[in-house]
Amino acid sequence: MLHERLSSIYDNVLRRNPGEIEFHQAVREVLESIGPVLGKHPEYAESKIIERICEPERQIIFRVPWEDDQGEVHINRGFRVEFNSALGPYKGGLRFHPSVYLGIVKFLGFEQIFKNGLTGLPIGGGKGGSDFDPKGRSDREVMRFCQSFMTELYRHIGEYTDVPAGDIGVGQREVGYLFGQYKRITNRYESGVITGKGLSYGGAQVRTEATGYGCAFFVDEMLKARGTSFDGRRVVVSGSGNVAVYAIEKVQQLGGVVVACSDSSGYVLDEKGIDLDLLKQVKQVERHRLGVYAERRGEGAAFVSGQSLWEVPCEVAMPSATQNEITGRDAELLVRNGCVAVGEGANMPTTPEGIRVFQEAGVSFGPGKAANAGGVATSALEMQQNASRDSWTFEFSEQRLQTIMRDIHGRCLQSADEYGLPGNYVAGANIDGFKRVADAMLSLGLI
Ligand code: NDP
Ligand code: 2IT
Repeated sequence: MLHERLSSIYDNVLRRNPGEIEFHQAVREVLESIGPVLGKHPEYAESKIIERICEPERQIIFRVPWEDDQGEVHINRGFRVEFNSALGPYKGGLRFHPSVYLGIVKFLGFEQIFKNGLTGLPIGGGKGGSDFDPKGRSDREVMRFCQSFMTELYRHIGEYTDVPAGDIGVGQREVGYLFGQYKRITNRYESGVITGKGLSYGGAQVRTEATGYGCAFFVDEMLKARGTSFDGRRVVVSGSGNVAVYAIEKVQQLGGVVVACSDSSGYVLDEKGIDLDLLKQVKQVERHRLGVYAERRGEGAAFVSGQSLWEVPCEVAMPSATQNEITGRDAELLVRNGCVAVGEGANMPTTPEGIRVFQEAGVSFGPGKAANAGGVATSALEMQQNASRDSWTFEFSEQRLQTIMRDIHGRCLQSADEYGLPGNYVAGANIDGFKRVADAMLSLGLI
């Protein structure tokens, strides 16, 4: 239920952003959490902080022409939404996926504002991407696309302005091509302009692993708060991309048994536990579909398509593929099968109905803004290393990440407690992230 004033703000968001359903969903979830904050802090409403936060500071949409290996010309659309720079330069990834349109970029950029606030690090919120589909494209085609994309984007970004990174469809390969083109156009080795770089050209240890590892650390904290741990628990992770693979790796190190993961073609059930070396070989090195994993793994592993991954019984679920992948029905099934904790590796993977089901059943539910913040937090550490021309060891960087995730977990619980909603990580994350941004905006005047 929305507070009366918030309800009129929400109606305005619907009217001003027609058809952008994912953006509407992300705004509504935050507005549902911050009602109690407005009671304690009338200055936020007086200064129209919420109305200002819901309107991006700047939205850039551009044409991206490129040529495939056969010489055919393609036209894609590029986006960068610079949402909020109260806490620092706009910071957030780039997504290359055919489903990308303005509403997806705005939902992700909006989430990013609060997530980045919650990390306690000096980064604002932004997001970008394109409807380009990298699947089945050669390295050279991906390079030509990235070069064309950066040929427009470069004029809008910079280490003090806006710092992109990866997201779906954008990994180290793409970041390399993007940084290469930025460097070439500007004639500046400005390492801090993009994060997720390779280690040979200014990248940071643990950035590749950070989102998945961070999510596992966050779930570990939630399990500890319930008086238990990962040890021996059955875990299901959706996706098999960057976030999923490293979530699986850390869960295994913490003693959990990951019995299933997925991609857009289906899921693999592997009762002995996912063979991570094989998964990395199939998905990261060879860029195959997940069915190939099951074929090579042999006995005991099965590939299933056309059914929901969430039918696999587990005690911990870590949705790490895409938005709205756990419906209310999926959540009911998970609860019935004994799931006690959910950590969102992806952004907004659980529908509002799904969240309600989990919370009513007493499942520890860690929303993406908190649980997957390790990725962007480690990006901020990469920026820090670039600014001081330093590079830290893997062990030190991982330790920093673990401390950051522990702090975020603690802050969520503390804010939830403060507003009378003990154990509600969704409210805690939204309230803490919102207050940090709102306070900075108040101090900065009418921006
Ligand atoms: P990747 O591109 O590396 O992997 C994405 C995975 O999700 C793939 O297995 C992909 O399957 C699957 N997937 C993507 N879209 C769909 C879809 N529409 N339906 C079913 N499966 C899908 O991306 P990441 O691992 O980087 O990102 C995963 C999620 O984590 C996203 O929500 C992203 O926003 C979020 N995130 C990422 C961070 C990062 O640092 N990379 C940081 C914080 C959040 P297939 O290959 O078949 O398409
Ligand atoms: O959703 C996210 O937080 C990311 N894709 C990572 C953003 C970043 O700037 O590292």
